[in-house]
Amino acid sequence: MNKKKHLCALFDLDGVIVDTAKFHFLAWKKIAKNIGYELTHEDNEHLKGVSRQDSLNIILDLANVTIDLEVFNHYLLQKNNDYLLLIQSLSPNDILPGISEALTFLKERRIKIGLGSASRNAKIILQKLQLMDYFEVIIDGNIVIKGKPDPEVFLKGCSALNVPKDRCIVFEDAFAGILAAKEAGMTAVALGDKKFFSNADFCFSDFTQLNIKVLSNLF
Ligand code: B16
Ligand code: MG
Repeated sequence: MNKKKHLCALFDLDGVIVDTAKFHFLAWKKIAKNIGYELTHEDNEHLKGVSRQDSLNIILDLANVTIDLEVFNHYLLQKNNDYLLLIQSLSPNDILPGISEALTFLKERRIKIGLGSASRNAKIILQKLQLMDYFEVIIDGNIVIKGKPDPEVFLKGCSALNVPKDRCIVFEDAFAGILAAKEAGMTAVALGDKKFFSNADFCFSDFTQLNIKVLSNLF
């Protein structure tokens, strides 16, 4: 791990800033049902941090079903329409514990803040959470070509913020996201259960553990 202090923080969105995984799950469950598959919570773990298209491919593999391109695109659209309805009532009350305090701390220290998310709905969600003003750059699913675990999303983030990659820290809740951060040559902080993140530099159960003392050691 880099001993120098970090100059920028790249945040994943779903699972770090807000828990939208439950809404992705409900929307995918409906699509899976259409193709005759009962999507489980365990299956859903494999969809975290994965792009919309890759998620559908994973579900089709699980269901052992092949569909043509037209139907594939129809399901993508239907899933997103259902998802957008489910997230309609998101508000600042849905910001996960500890996030607002951490963003305020970083802003006060003039640490650059960026978003690195696979979601194509990232801007809509940040707007609903009223967090847009904190983010200098937003790298989302509309910008990246290769999804996590490819490091593209985070490399684009640090380059847009004009910070060397070894001075960037990434906050992630998905295994694929931690792989992407390490591949990018950045410090990777996992949010979740330690047993799933042996490849991360640090792991915390959630942002409430990243108090001012911990943040001051990192930035
Ligand atoms: P969308 P993240 C990811 O966001 C989600 O974890 C993943 O479940 C979802 O499929 C992906 O975004 C694409 O989302 O359908 O909104 O474009 O965790 O990288 O912030
Ligand atoms: Mg995530």
